[in-house]
Amino acid sequence: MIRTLFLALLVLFQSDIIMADRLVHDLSGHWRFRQTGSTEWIDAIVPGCVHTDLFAAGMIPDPYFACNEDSLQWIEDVDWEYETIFIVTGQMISLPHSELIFEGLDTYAEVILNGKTILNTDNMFRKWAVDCGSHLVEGENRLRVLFHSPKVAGDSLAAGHPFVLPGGPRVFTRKAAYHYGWDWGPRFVTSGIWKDARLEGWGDARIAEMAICLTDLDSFLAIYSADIVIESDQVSNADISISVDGIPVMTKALSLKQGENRYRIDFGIKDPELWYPAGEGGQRLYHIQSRLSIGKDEADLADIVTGIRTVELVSEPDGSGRSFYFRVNNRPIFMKGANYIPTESFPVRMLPTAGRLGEPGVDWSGTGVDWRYILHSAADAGMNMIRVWGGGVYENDGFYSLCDSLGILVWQDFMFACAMYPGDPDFLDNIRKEAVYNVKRLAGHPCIALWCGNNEIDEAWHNWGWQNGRSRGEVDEIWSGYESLFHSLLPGIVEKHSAKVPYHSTSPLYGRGDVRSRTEGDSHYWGVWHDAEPFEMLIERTGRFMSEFGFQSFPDIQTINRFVSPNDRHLDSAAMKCHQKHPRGNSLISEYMARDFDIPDDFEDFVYISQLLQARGIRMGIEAQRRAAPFCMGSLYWQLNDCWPVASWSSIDYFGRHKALYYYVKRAFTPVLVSSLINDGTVQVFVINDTAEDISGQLNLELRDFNGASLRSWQVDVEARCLANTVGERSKLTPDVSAPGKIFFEMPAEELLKDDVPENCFLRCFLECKGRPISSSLLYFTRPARLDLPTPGLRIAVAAHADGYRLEIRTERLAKDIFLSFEGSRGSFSDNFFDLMPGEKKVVLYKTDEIMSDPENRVSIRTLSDLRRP
Ligand code: BMA
Repeated sequence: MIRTLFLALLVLFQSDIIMADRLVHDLSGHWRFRQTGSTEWIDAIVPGCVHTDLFAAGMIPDPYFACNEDSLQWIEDVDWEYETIFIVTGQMISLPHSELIFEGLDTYAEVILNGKTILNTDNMFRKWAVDCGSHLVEGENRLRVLFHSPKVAGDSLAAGHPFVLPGGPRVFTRKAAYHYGWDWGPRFVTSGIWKDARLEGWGDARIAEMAICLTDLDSFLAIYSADIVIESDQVSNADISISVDGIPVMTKALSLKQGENRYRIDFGIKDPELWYPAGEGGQRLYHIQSRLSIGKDEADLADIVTGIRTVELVSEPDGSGRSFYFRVNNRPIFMKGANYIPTESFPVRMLPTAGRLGEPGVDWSGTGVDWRYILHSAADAGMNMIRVWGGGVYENDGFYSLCDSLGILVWQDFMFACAMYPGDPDFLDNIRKEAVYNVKRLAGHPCIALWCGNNEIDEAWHNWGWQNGRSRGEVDEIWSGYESLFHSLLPGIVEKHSAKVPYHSTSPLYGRGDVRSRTEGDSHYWGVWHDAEPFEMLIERTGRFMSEFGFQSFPDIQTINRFVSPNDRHLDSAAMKCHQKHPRGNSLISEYMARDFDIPDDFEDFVYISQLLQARGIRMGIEAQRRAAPFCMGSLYWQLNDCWPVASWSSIDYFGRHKALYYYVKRAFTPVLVSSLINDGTVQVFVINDTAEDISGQLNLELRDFNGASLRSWQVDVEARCLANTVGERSKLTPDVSAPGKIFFEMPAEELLKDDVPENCFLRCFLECKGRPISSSLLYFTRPARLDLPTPGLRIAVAAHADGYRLEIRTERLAKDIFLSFEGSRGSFSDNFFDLMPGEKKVVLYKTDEIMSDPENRVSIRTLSDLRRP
């Protein structure tokens, strides 16, 4: 009975799709699985993994709840077996070729078709395709995939190695490094068919590969080379034609030989419209299609969607070190963004197909948001670049397509992080295949701005004591493996297959112990956080391109409530500690908090203040880096998102709730930024202009007290040069921010305040151009703990609105750090964690699918002054 149902489901979910002369049979959907040796089969979903399938079957508790992670470690030690039975039609059998294709197998898999082993795999980052025609039968076919424990395999490879490599046994396994645990992530070393699987049949000829490369570009013509591989069974005449947006641009007659035929075919796009990163112009995309015809028959099609742009990483000596900036379509661009990690601990849920998990009966408490939400959030915050960090995964095609459409450039790391890797020929060959596959797969995406060899390996090797206690021979061997991989193999592959995208061997170029990190290359600045340095150090240590800097906070209380029981809502509970992966995380947060805020006793207040603290520190860094342009040309904070609910450096929590940092970042990334600070007792106000044109306007400054009285005001005319016009203008660049054209107001704080007290006033600065407000900032004269905040006198009105709710908030006196939330609801606010000035009103939109009967009762509003009330 169970077997009949199983087959019925298979037939339902698996049917053949005919494309040109190809027949595709989807093998994703319902499978079954068991621990090797067990007799009990359990339902499984492909794409998927062992942990999510065990959870769906009710066999393990929610891996993200409390400390459940600890009791689930056994899963990585044992082997697992997946099986499906699928029906092959006579039509499929009659085709000359059939291949089993796995877009991703995690990781040590043995694929057995009708009792015959046809494939063994050892790399989750590769696509696997195997010819299977001779093993297929018409009717029922049994496909089994055995997964050997990645832990056992890694340990045994490590045991066979003459010495221990930094990073431990995981370095031998080509699997996402964060699966082994990170300082923001749990350890779930899972196994599974993590991407789509299919059977594909094809006729006498097919386009096996197509890649395109922009070779020349001027305003009249973009010239491309298409590298096309055609496999043919016969010697025959054929035609290949290429169309752009459906319009044929080239047709070529071919004489196919038997076997593989490689062609390089040039074609042009007239009057090319360029693709630009967000904020610089539009994201025009072109659909390129090649069509193979034999006689009158269409034999095969291949498609690529691409955008036309040039991208360079400019690294030139410039009198104060070496520049490090991106030039897109010949225009220097300041990169604003963040570091991206996978949106899930379990790789399957990163895929668009992950929705299948949400089937009836599967109550997954960890229903996080996927990468689409994260990328849209990034775009809404004004980001033009994200760094896909090297301890995660190469993301799926849809991820990069969305970056293409949103104008978000991608700094793409190869998947190597914080470890030294083996350098033997077999390992390097595996990497070569992984890199060729992924570089070619992403080559058409205009969003790809950089391939970077690894995360923090060069820095670690030279500064983290990894060479200590090793013999000369060992040191040389490890470093020579590093050089083969990151200085030779990977740059060669990028050069050959990536359409002129630059390569950078490691991030950061120099560790922060090396003075060159301040004047050359990209920098990770972790003195703030790891060494407990004051946030102000982010102002002092502005390098040429800040590719990492960050500070932790707790996720929203509603997110915390999903992973702890009510009694565990305090910092010292075991459950909370299991969701803080940095050994000194909580004490560092408290240490920093004590410097700027009163440490609240109440847990919810502590969570709220932790977010304000993080936002305050990171904004200081971002604004300083923008002020230091063009010496500094990039600001990518650590980290954009989370892979599970946890205390971390993220700006968006696992459930998609935007932390205070997210809104502060959005303000700090605005194209024209008014940035104000007190530097050594002097109030300074800057205008930074990242738009395409110089702007002129008026800067209005007003000193007010917290009750609303206007104390003094100033007006200054502003001519703010656009950044692109200032790059390369001076031969010697320094992080010195007093360069003309940036700083528009300076006055000693004492003179500005006169008799008014710093605890009671703020300076509001806003820039007007042609009578229109463009950007503004608020400056306080002392740390938040010392502010003499009044009871604000807030009123809030909530009304239904197109995509959710409209909130109108008014205040009588200053309302500092307003935090809005809807109890038990998932959605996002157009703005949050903002200050509302005395007597002002603000409208905020809350986007949600939920219809609330009593929205007024579910909205809550918290401000910094609430903490002081008895
Ligand atoms: C950076 C990252 C991660 C880490 C983070 C916080 O260096 O590359 O390895 O999670 O620091 O410690």
